[in-house]
Amino acid sequence: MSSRRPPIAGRYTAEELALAARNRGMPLEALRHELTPAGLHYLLVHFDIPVVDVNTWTLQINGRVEKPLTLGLQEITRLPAKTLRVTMECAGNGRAQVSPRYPSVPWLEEGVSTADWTGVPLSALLERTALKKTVKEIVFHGADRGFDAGVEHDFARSLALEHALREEVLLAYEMNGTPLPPQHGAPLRLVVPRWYGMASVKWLRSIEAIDRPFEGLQQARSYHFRRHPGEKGEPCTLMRVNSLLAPPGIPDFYTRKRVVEAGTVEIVGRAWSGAAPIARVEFGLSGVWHEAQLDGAAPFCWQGWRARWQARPGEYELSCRAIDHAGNRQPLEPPWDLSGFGNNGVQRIAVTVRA
Ligand SMILES: Nc1nc2c(c(=O)[nH]1)N[C@H]1C(S)=C(S)[C@@H](COP(=O)(O)O)O[C@H]1N2
Ligand SMILES: [Mo]
Repeated sequence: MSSRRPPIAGRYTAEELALAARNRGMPLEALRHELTPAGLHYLLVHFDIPVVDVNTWTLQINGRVEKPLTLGLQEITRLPAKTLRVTMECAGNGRAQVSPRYPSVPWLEEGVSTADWTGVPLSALLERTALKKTVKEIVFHGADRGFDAGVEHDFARSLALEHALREEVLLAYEMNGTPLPPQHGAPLRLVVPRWYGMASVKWLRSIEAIDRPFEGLQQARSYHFRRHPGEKGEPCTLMRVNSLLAPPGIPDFYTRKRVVEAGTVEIVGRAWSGAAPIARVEFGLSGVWHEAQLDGAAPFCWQGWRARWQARPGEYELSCRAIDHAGNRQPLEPPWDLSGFGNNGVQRIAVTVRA
């Protein structure tokens, strides 16, 4: 078995820049939309986007089941459908703020978005297959294939049966009311609300019921929180409490630094947590925290918040931090993780206010 990629300190590599260009983030001004327009939704593709012919595509549901199923897309879209508004964040979001960093997609903070996903509850299809009593996990096999750490594999992940059967877990064929675009998993993807994005397997080909833990690389080796090399680590599951604000004013093209006119500035942002609804958001003005006002909450969708700022000329650092109803609070500094996973340290935006 080949080893992990060694950590990097210092400047980005050509490989990281190539990954960044393929896997774009959501521009932060899109935080002004509750529902991210599909073309602005962040993207993470490990290998190549597969070309799938919808007319010949089928989904196999097999393994430890009494009645294996083979379904075409039309059979799936004829079943009772459900639409959920779901915020998805990449587990590696914020990786670029951690040093030394893990060689992978260099997200700063833009690996998060919200979409309306329409599809069939996974539980409805699993019921039809009559799972055997011994089933422990459900494996989701994607159509995309490549190498990671020297191991050739199709992208695949599993869920423990209790999570797979949750009513909000969807097999989605529409995003924001139109068929899934190729990059987001056409023709069918899994959507696991409240979990980091890696759980939501795209380009589904088959779903397999197994009676042991799934040992695939993306499950057993990748996507673990690890503080020290060689540790087994804790699997990445629910999204940690996090928040962002939409940068106010206008940017400088190259540095992205912001310029704001003096006066009343309406600051808006979004906050989310996989573990529990958002309880509070604070807006930080050069280190002084102010209570922000929360918009209405929805179960799987980030929560809007706003704060009013009487901006006087000068240099400022804006930030925000959220606390959820389980008592989780964002740390001020990025938490250390070898792969840069789960970085929910507070965002900081430099702003010049001019008279
Ligand atoms: N088959 C497959 N599914 C996948 C991936 C992938 O590379 N291949 N990437 C995962 C990761 S790490 C994330 S964060 C989300 C991103 O979903 P999006 O590109 O639709 O935003 O898809 C997940 N599902
Ligand atoms: Mo991800």
